[in-house]
Amino acid sequence: MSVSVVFHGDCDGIIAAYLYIKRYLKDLYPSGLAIAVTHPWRAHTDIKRVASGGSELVILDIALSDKLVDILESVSGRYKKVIFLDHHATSEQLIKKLEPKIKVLYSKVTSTPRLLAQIIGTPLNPYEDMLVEVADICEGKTPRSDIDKSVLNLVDSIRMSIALDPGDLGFMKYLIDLMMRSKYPSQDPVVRLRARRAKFLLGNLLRVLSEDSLDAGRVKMAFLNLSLSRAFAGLIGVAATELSKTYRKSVILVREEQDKIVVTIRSTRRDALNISQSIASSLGGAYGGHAEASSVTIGKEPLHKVVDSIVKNVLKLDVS
Ligand SMILES: [Mn+2]
Repeated sequence: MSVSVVFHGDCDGIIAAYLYIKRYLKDLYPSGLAIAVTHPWRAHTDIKRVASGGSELVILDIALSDKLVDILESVSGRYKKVIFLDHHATSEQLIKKLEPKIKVLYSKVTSTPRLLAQIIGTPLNPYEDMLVEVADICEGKTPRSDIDKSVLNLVDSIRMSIALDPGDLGFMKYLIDLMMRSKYPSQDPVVRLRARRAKFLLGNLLRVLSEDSLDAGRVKMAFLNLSLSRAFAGLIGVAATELSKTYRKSVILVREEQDKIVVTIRSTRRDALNISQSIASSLGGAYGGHAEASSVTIGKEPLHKVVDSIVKNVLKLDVS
């Protein structure tokens, strides 16, 4: 297979994959395409693994990191064409590091599908247009008050069904296939079952998080140990967004993973990047994302040490 499409396994990432394939690679779909799903924190490893070479490599909706820049440079020689499309604020400063061989399509718009809509020369059809709107809402845009209920159902079912297991490539392909056939995923039984399961888990996770959290003025902080963070894996970002909306605060969610600590930040007050930056500068680690949603990845440390340090050095609270 000579054309590979690698995309972020979230709501706007999968819609970007659909729209890109539909508009530029339709003749090759499905059997002539290698489709892979990834996440920003492991994109460099995944791309290294899947990039066996061919005519074209397309990367959609993945925030750039120094590691990813290095990997893209090292694999770009294996392809005739490498295309990088993204909307994350933190990618902007790294784009100039991508060698001229990599075609960069970047704009700080709400979602990657919105960027695609601007690039595609011809007008979108109503179905495509609706999915671009869905992607924008998934990425934090406030829906218009007169919005069609079916659009909100799509937001909910796509976001939740993916969150149940964001690494499940088989399901991602299933969703892309529904979109390629202009179906409503919100009406599909497989998608609905997954969304329902995810919602049940999300309810439990929100309960765990709100019972055991720390309030510091405009910030709410919560934490998950390794076993909890495994149990709720894909739902953590969604939960942080929900908490931030419910309490109208910026949310800092610290979780332990096998070999690292990940801090997820959500903010309706648009200070997620500032918080990430100060966490990364006080604790070390890489951060990425945008003003409403971002994350920091820190090396393996005891969870309580990281939490203490954020409380003291970032929130500047005196807890004695
Ligand atoms: Mn995304």
